[in-house]
Amino acid sequence: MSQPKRSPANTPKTSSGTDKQKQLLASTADATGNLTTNQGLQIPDNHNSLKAGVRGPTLLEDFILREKITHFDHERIPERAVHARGTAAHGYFKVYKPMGQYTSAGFLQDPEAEIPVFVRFSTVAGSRGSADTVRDVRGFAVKFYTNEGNYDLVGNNIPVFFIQDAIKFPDLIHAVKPEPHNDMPQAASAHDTFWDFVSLMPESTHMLMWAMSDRALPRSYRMMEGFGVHTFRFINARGESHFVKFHWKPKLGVHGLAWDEAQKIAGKDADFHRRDLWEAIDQGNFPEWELGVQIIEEGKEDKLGFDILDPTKLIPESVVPVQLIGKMVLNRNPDNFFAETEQVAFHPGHLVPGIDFSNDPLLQGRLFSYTDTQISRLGGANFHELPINKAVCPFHNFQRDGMHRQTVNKGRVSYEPNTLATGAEYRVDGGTQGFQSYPEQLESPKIRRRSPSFDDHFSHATLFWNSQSPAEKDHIVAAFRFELSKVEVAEIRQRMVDNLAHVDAKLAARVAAPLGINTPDAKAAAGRLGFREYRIENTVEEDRALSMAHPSEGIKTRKVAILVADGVDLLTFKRLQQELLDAGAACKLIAPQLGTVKTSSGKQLAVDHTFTNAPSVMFDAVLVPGGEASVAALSQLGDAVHFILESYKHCKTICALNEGVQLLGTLGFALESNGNQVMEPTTGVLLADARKTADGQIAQAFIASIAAHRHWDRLNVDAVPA
Ligand code: HDE
Repeated sequence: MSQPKRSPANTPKTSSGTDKQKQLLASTADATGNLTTNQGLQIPDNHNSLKAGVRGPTLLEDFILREKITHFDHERIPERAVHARGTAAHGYFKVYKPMGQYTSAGFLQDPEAEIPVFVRFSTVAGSRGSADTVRDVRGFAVKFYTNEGNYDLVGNNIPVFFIQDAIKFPDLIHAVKPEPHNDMPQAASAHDTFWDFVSLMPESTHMLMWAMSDRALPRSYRMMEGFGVHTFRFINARGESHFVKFHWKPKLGVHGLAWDEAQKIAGKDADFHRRDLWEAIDQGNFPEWELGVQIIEEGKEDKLGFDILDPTKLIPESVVPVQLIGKMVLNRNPDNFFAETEQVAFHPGHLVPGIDFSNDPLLQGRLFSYTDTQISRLGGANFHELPINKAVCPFHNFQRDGMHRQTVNKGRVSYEPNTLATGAEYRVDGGTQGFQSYPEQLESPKIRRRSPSFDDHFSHATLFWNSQSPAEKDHIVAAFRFELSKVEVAEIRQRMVDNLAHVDAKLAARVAAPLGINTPDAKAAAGRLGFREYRIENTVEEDRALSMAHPSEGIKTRKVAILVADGVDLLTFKRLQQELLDAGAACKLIAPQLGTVKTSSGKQLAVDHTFTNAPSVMFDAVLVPGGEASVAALSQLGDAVHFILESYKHCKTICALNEGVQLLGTLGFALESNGNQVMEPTTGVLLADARKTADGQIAQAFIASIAAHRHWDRLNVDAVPA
């Protein structure tokens, strides 16, 4: 058995996004041909089992029935212990320029090479059938199928984590999952056990700030950042190491949902994020992210003021800028959810030469967990042979047999060293090629203790808080209040706000106000939990990149609802609709019934949705065209008025033209009779008389307003009963 030798010199550096697709095709089957059993026997009748007479009992002999039912009985596999609910897509990654100065990783050298990737997004706490839009961290796991082996970057959409040491992970997950006695609540952290645990673990405070922010309510997987979280190493061909933090930056910007909206979507369309990704790819709107790295020279990490091995800390981008080094495009939906999305097995220990770990104690524990969990989830040690997990480069070793083994290994030799397998050379270049662990010098006692450099639990939580816009701060306060109001035991609520007093006294006081507890007391928290009141000095007071309050570059794939009924004035919105479409938005006509509506000039317009099947929470913006009869009909329809009120409450852009403005009457807005400009009586509410105002002017204002995403600082939102 001969082994093709791979070294940087002879490793083909170019690979194509279609390589993986070709490999997968070999295992892909179409549902064509006559029905057969799994043994290939043709089945003449798939409707009736074999019986002793047409009204008699079914015969045990019916092996066709037995095979079918038996297979069905075993169709389910255990869901992932965490990140059970997810969705995935294929695509490719391309580096912008050779990264040889920092890393020898082959897939980061050739700007011409398209590296196939498979990316799975997920929520963490909920089970497989739970809703997409719950408040939770999102998983962002990328498998690069490189010519040097699979590289998995298994990250989240939040750059820090709840705990510092892997040994606390089972406790954290037991606390957040549904409570064990009654299995409630599903996919939610708003319950006693979660807050009991985290209020006793001050190291979780920074991550809690993120989890209570809009980061935990993404508008779309396509509008989410990704982070490697831990510090990793890049190793170059000279064996030099640099520390590295990984970032994914979405081209569509980073945006969130309103909490009330997220809860409603969970009921109206539990598959909201899954559908959003699927439809975008299906329609050719391929989502893109840029891969960013923060590189820290070995030896300079101490200057950051905190320990880079501590996964509850982040490196502010204003301190170490993110260099964008490549682009990932997702351009193909999977053919089969189970075979691909469910069976894909990620592992932070799937590495390629040129990338290595740091000693982050959370990462170190993960290195054990991921292979281990696949063995029970995917039923044995051969999960690497599943088509979605298979490397695109050759792989050889003497691991053999086990459940569901696919490979037919030839020959008598399944050990090394040997002399019986002629021509075999199993060591790559005598140990100097292939993957080399970074030879870090270690001289320390074996010890079960946390490093004192991990003792600061609040300074980065304060940095995050200080970096938020006023509206983002309001959302964080509201989220803490909501979650803690669900906590039945008052001492837990108290303990939590006492901890928050270490982040910011005002934040803690605001959270505590409606919770029926005492004023937050930072000293009590420290005394109770016995933590060292130690804070590092933040090198920056705030960091712009930690806030989501930045408009998008455009409105690509944003969804605009156009509310119509018979008598709608097409002239008021025809050109505007075209400009929205030209800007990449999707426009849908919502009417009281499916079929068509008749315009005021007698034309028929095809309706996309009804008010009942497409509520406002499915859209980013609303347009109410003119047309007396249309507006009169909509004003009588509770669902149409509710559509506007709810859009207002969720801070979405609303544009009303001519008579359409009357539909906003309940909100107290009216058109000025002599107005020839677009009026904006409160942020994101645009009123215009299309007879006097140029279409281009209305379109420009509407598009800019949608690109702002949401108008969080809009007036009187809480007064709107939606
Ligand atoms: Fe995971 N994690 N994790 N995790 N994780 C899993 O592996 C685990 C952690 C992350 O789409 C499991 O195959 C431990 C941090 C993602 O298939 C399991 C610890 C981060 C996914 C597991 C962590 C992650 C997982 C469950 C602490 C962000 C979904 C199923 C030591 C950097 C991957 C599986 C997918 C999945 C263990 C902490 C991200 C049980 C022990 C930190 C995105 O092995």
